[in-house]
Parts: sequence; C-alpha cells; structure tokens
Amino acid sequence: MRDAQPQTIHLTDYQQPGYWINTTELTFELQDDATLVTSVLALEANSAVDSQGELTLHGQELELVAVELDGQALDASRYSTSDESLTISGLADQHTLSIVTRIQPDKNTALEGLYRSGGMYCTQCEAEGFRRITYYLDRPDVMSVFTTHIIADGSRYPVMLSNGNCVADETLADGRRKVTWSDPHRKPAYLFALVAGDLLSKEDSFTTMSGREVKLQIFVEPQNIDKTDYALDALKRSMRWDEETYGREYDLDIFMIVAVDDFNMGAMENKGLNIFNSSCVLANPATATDAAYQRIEAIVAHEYFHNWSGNRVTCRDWFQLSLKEGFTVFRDASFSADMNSATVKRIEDARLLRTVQFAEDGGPMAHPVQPDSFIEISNFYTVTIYEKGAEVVGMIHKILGADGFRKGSDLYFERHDGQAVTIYDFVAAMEDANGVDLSQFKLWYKQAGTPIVTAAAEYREDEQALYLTLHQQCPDTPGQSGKKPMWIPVQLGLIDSEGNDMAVNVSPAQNPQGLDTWTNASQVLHFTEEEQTFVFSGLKEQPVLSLFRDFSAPVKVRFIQPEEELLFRLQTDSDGFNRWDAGQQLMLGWIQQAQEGEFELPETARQVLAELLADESLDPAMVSYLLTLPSEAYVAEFSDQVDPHAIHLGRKRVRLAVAMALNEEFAACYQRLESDAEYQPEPEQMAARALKNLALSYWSLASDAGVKKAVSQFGKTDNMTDQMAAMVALVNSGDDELAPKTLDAFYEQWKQDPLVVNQWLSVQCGSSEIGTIERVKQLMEHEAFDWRNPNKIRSVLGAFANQALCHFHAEDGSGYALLADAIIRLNASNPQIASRLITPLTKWGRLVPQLSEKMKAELQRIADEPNLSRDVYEVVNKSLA
Ligand code: B3K
Ligand code: ZN
Repeated sequence: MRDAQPQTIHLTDYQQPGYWINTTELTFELQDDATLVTSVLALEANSAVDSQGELTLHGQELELVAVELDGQALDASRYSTSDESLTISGLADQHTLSIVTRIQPDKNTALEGLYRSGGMYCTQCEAEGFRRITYYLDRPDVMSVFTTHIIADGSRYPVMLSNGNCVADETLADGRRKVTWSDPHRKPAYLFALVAGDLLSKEDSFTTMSGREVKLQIFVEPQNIDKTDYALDALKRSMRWDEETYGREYDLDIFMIVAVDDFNMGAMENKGLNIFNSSCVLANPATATDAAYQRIEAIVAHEYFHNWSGNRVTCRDWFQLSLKEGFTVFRDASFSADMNSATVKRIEDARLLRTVQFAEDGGPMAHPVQPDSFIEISNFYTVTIYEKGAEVVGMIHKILGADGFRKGSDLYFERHDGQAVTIYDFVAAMEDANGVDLSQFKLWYKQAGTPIVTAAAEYREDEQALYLTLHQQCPDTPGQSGKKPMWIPVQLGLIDSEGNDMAVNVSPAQNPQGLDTWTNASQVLHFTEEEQTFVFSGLKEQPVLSLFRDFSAPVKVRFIQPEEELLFRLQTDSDGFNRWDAGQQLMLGWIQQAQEGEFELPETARQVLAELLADESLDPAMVSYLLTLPSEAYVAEFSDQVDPHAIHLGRKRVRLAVAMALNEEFAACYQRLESDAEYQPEPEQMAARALKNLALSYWSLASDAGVKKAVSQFGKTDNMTDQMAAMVALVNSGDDELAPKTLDAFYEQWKQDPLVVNQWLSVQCGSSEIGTIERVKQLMEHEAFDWRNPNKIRSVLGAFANQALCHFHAEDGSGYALLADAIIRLNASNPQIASRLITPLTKWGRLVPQLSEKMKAELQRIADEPNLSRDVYEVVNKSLA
C-alpha cells in the first residue's frame, strides 16, 4: 500500500546497477508463525558506474532482523531502511553482505513473494516479488548464481524444492530436515522459486538431442496425481519441438513443474522449477474440456520455451518485457499450430487480438509493445506486450521467411546467451543475420494503437490489371500523436471465378532490400508508405481480392466487399483464416442488421452454410469456427459507439435464425459425428467434438429433439468436453426448469473437484441467459466461492463482466457497482487481481451515453477510495484522465 503519490518510472532513466551480486546463498527456515530468511550476497562494484560506495536494495513488507558486512554486524549508522528499501553506505568494491529478514507467508494474500497455498509454501517472484522475501537488487539485469537451503519439519513438508539440482539432504540435530539446491546458471531474482509441501510426483524422462537424460517431474497434491499425464506428454513434445525448430536443448538434469491452487496468473517459468496454476496443468478426460487440454499444452510449452527465450537470455529492464513474452508467445503459437490445426490457431489468435488487444490499444491503457513508462509493472503483463508482441515477431518471421528468421534467432542466442538485453538487441540479430534494415519496422515496438488500413481496388479490363491502393493511419493514443507509417506485411491472394488462386505479377517490384518474399506461394506485399498503389498485371478476369491472409498484420482493415464476394470467399478462399474472416464479416453485417428488426437468413447464405456443414473433406474444427457467430465483445469492437443491449439482441436474433434455417443440417451433422470411441485428447477427436457440440448448440436452440439430445449427452458421457457442452446448451436453452436442474446435478456430481466447480461458476456467471446480478451475488456467498482464490474470482466476476454483457451493462448501473465493490475489496488483499478486474470499466468512453456516465461514476468511486494500491491507482487514474 502506498503512502505517497505513486512514482512513474521511465525507460529513458535506465541506469546500470552500482553493484553486481555474483553469488546468492539463501536459507529459509519455514516455521508456523513466520519464516526466517538469511541471504548471503557476494557483492562486486560495477566498474561502469560510480556508486560512491552506496547500495540501495529493494524490499517490501520485510522485518529486518540483522545485517552483517564481511562477517561483522553492521553499525546502525551505516544503513537505513524505508518502506521499500535498505540503503548501505561506505562500501568498498567487494563485500560479503548477510541479511536476515522475517516474513509472514501465512498472511500474504497478494500471492507475490513467498506465500501459502492450501498446505504448501510456494513463491511467485516475477516481476518484483523477490523483494518481499529479502532485501535485494530485484531487477532483471542483476544475475547471480543461487544456492538455496530449505529447513523445515520433514514430516509435514516431505517435498522441498528450489531451482537447479538437489545437492544435499540432511537431518539437523534438532530433528528438522535441511535440503540444499544449487543452480549453476546465473539468473535474475525474478526466476527464483521455492516450494515445500506434502506432494506426490509423477515422473518421466527425456533424452536431449545431445544424448543427456533429463528427469521430468510434476508435483501435485495427492488427490490430483491422476491428472498429470497430459502435461508430462506436452512437456516432452515441447522439448523435442524446441530442439527441432530452434536447435535449443534443455540445460539442467531435472525439470520440475508444481501445481498450486492459489495463483495470480497461468504459470511461471522459474529456472528448472516451473510453478503452475493448477487449472493450467491438471487434466483428465472426466474433468477437463478439450479447450483446457489445449490450454495446458500451450502453457506447458510456453513456460518451457522461456528456458531459452527469457531465462538464458533475459530482459535488461521491465520495459523489455515483450522481448521474452512476445517472442515466447510466438514460439508457443507456432508449436500449437504444429500440434493441431494451424488455421484454427490463427483464427483463435486473431479473435483474441480483435476483441481484447484492439480494445486495449484503443482505450486509456494503450501502450507500445515497448512501453516508455509505467507506475506498476504488474499492470503491463498485457495482451499488447504478449499477443501484439507475438504478432510483431510473427511479422518479422513473415518478412524474413522461416530460414531467415532461424538465422536471426540463432545469432540472437549465440550473441546474448547469459545476458540481460533489450528488444532492439533481438531486432539487431534479425537484421545482422539477414543483411536487412528493420529501422522502420521497429516503429511497431514504439507506436501504440492499431493501424487502420483502407483498401480500394479497381480492375481495368483494357489493361488486364488490378490497381490496389492501400492507405494506412495509426490513431492517436494517450501521450502519442502524429504517428509515422509502419512497415506492414500484406499477404494476399487474387481469386478467379472458379475459386482458384491466380498467378500474380505485381509492380512496383515488391522486394525491398532484396527480400525474396513475393512469390506465388507466399504473397507478401511490403506496404511501407502512408499511401501506396500496387498494380497486378496479366489478369484475364476481374479477381476477387483476399487481403491480409493468415492475419498477416495486427491491423484493422477497411475494405468494402459485397456480400456475394464474402460468401464466395467463405466457400473457396484457399487461405483458411481468410475463409473464416469473410464469414465473420458477413455475420457481423447480419448482426448489425438484426439490431434494427427481425432477421431471416438469406437463402444463398443458408446454402453455403449447409454445404460447409456437410463437407466431410474439411477440418471439422475449422468448420465449427466458420459457423460460430462473432461474440458480443467482437461485435462491440467493430462498432463506433457500443450499445451492449442492441448487440445482444441482434446476435440473439441471428443465432436463432441460423438455428431455425439449418435445424435439419445441424441434427444430421451431430448424428454423423456422434461416436462411441473412448475419449482421447488428440487433435482429430477434438476437432470432431468441436463441430458436434457446435451443432448441438444450434440444434438445441431450435428444436425439442436437440434439447433432448443435450439432456442425454449431459447424462452419459465419459468426458467433460461433452458434458460441459451439453450443460451450456441446456443453461442457454431458456428453459426455466431444465437449466437449474442441470446446474444442480452438475454441482452434486463435481463439488469435490475445485477445478470443475470453477467451470460451473463460470458457465453461470458468463451466461447472458442466467448470469444476472442476483445470481452473481448469490454465487459470491456460495460455499464454492473464496475471495482468496484468483481462479474463483475470475470464474465469477471475470466471467460476469467480460461475457454476460447484457447483465453487466444493466441499465441502472448495478453491474458496474457490483464489480467496483469487488475491486475495492480486493485492492486491500490482492492488488494484482483487483487491477485486472478494472479492464471492463476502462471502456466507458465508447459506450452509449447513459451507460458511459454510470460506468465512469463507478471508476470515480474507486479513485476516491483511500489507500489504493499502485496497481489499482494506475489503471483507475489513467482511465479517468
Ligand atoms: N512470466 C510469467 C508472468 C509473470 C506475471 C507477473 N505478474 C508467466 C509467463 O508469461 O510465462
Ligand atoms: Zn511468458
């Protein structure tokens, strides 16, 4: 909690530290009332900086017990403390500094630093949690070799883990157990981890490409031991993939994952000891949906990949966060694309960008991929840093091609292994390995906001040529105006009347700097000026244009294409992503139309959708996306002024119209895909289930036969994917008896399993049918709810505010008030979670006036609270500015 006005930290103020910490030896004595931490640091002055013998270490909520310098108690005149620091003066170039602190893991509800989750101790140090353990230079450019001793009652904490390898395990004279871990790799403190608990582990092994055997272990609470197989399998596939794709192998003898229930985010890449939110690692067929399996696969891969992109090469400062996060998300996305359907992965990425990242980029918290300033770094673990950052890396990949990109990443790892570097070091490696100048491209890292690309095409029959004029403009964002044109890779295709891609000649020559990217296989235009006209010649007929294939740049596209061209592309575009995109544009038009009055599905569209449903040659997962309407949040992002109730109504009408018009087709599709095969979490089965359950959701909306089928699927299935899909269909059927009956039955069946109960909470709170304010309030009083557990808060309040939009935006403002009350409460206990929950309230600027004012008033009410955490203070004040 702050006592003065929170300070803004600027990238331009970066300075190297005055001292390095060569080694760090930590001893944790875990006791019931408190934990004693002794830290012994080998300090060495940084010759590049004149520190005048003064060293300021970070610290937060610490009780200082003792300070010794070179074995002697330090005189009180030589040091001073504040709420957030310990300053020592009169230092020479080299010292051994020992510090003893006492901390209270039991009382730590912020879930940063060392805390208790259920019966176990665990840590979360990124970004600045280590300073809640001991006084330290808690900044990523200070890298040290860590040794960790853990002393505790061995019968209560049979498992005691830290980074690296276990080098000693002894019993002390007083009967306590002491375990020692040593990590040979230098690392910043944010990668430190400790776990102690009564845990079981599932073990496996992996032989690296150079023939070293690595022990793999997943630690869980005993009741979860049957939920570890999939994560272990995903881990091995990730390890192999990183060897094959990037030539990188693992570098310790052991790799451990620990599942904990109370965790602020998904998972954490601590060196050799990843700590996971249990929802992102535990799965078995009965309790986890296909979506959960895929999330687990992606997050296990993401954290593993950080071992190179993040740990071996880390960030110089937190403004460089996207160096590791953007690159690592790009890597995990490529992995998921390789493991499953690349088209579907791209669709999911684009959906996230368009609904969440574009909203952030267009709102009060907009910031560049490399921010210039922040108040609280925890607020910058955003979709912009992660997902837009990954898109920026993806554009480098598109510009350089796969081989060029690999040359660049090889050079990057070779140059910077063991270092803490900047985003521009990454770009420089890409440039140097390929002899390309990416100066203009780097604007993607510095300019916030989503560029808008307007396209106009004219076919000149006499010349047999298509003139394509592109114009780009990037809107102003807080603190940034007058943006420069960016280098935008535009992947495109020209489609003939048969639906085939045409061979293309383009002028002016589009190979800047000798880049060989314009080929008929990979048609990437380099659009670098504010306005540019490209001429495609030798076209015997007027083509249908397919722009930004594969979502080749994170931009908004303004290109008006008639309905029949969109339908044609939905049927024929050779690029699966753009097939989906054409369909979404079409459906968006329907939803907008249906906001004005009743809607009937046009017959031509009905036929195309029917053909897609029946076409067994297509990937069913892709078809299920082709037939999914844009979400309300997606539609909102495509509206100038947002009226959530009109959007809800329009979408509901279109959904019902599609369901009615294709009732038989959905029934037939469902029946074709029904299967008795034993559940496996593998791509082919998952794809079939996705389409089958999509068919069920429409079928149950329009006919009793569909509802009956949902009831029977709910009752007899061996897997959560089908059970959950049936439950969602029944909850949303509008049947006042069936919905509560199904929910009660589900809770009775699963009340012992917290992860399943969270899904149960989230289905209700996120439902536009039943996720009313009253229900959310009831569920916050339910035995299944717990204010200390972030997963529960997300399942209830996150689902409500982000999905049940017609209730969240209740006309009287009560939805906003409910959320604001929760934020105020959580501000005191868990500022990070409180701050995350503000996002839905930051969107007041684009809402219809009557709602906008009510939302803003709730933000103001939060701002007026005393004792706001830095986290909440920053988001609320920037949103009101
Ligand atoms: N690096 C962590 C995120 C830490 C968040 C700190 N507030 C997980 C990840 O991106 O892999
Ligand atoms: Zn990450």
